Amino acid sequence: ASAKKSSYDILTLTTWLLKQEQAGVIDNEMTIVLASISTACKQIASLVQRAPISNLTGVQGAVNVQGEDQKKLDVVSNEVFSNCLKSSGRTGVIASEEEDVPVAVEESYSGNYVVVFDPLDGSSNIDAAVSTGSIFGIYSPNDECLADIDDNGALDSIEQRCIVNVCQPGSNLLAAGYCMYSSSVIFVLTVGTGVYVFTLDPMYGEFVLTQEKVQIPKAGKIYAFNEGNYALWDDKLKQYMDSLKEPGDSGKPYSARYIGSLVGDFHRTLLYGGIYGYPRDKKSKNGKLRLLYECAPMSFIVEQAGGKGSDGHQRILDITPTEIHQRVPLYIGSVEEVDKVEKFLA
Ligand code: AHM
Ligand code: MG
Repeated sequence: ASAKKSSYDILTLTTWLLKQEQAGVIDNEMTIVLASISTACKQIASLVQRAPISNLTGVQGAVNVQGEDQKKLDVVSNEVFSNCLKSSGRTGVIASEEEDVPVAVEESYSGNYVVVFDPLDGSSNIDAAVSTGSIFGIYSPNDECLADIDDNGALDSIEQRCIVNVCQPGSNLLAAGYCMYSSSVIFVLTVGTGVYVFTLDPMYGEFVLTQEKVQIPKAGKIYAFNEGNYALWDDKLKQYMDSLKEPGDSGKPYSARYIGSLVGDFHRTLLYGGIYGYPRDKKSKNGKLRLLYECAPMSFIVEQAGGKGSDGHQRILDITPTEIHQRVPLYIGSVEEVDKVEKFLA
């Protein structure tokens, strides 16, 4: 549903957050964490827009822990995100795609929430000014793990404590969202009560509510896969892909759309329906995308919109990560489309 009634009736993200707090949906600490994330996203939006002017395109010259070339903007965005979260004073542990291990926030600044994020996803698109995005998820500290530490002292280093705190299944997520840097800057958020879409108004510099309680269509004839990997897929998946190209009774096969930017491909799927997939293949046994800060937050959002996120066999939100940068195959989107690929893979 469109959230706008008249051009003078705007609801900013800040006001929306305060309303959620008043209604007891989120606590004061969560409000502050989400507000600082939205500030980080505004800063990144402006860095991304000005990148070719301020010499921020191209590679940094370093490789991250996952063996990927870091772009200059990957590094800068990670700093922006981390700094905003640390200075919020409400996060205890943060884990990022661009850091080897989760970071404990210095005690004087620290709070409770555990935040996982990919500061700039799809950064291979940056130098061509194509859509990118930031993805995040917020957890409570994992009490069970903390209790273990106290009782038997087995997990005493800060690093280990951070890892157990971060490695929670997506079903524990309290909030998740993404910001898409595209023709508009779009901030999508769920705190477990549906999906809300805010658009950055460049005139005010504020995110303004533009869609509420978004529901993904039950089915949709658009697929987004990197089909360049087709020869590396297993036969069941090839059969599924071939089936999408059959014109069928309607005489019209599925349409292919692929940006190569999860946030952009996901956002289109959320609004138009269809499916996004990043399968496992002969070279990448677990696909490419990371469970913790890519697949789990997106799956929480899609479920909140009435859709489905699967690894092809089981619900993404039921998987407990054992490693921070663990990869998992992802099929996400309209319920009927994800059901269909699961049937082929069974
Ligand atoms: P990144 O985190 O290094 O940017 O990689 C994640 C991105 C996703 O946004 C996108 O869906 C996928 O990688 C595209 O991968 P490919 O180029 O193999 O199609
Ligand atoms: Mg990423």
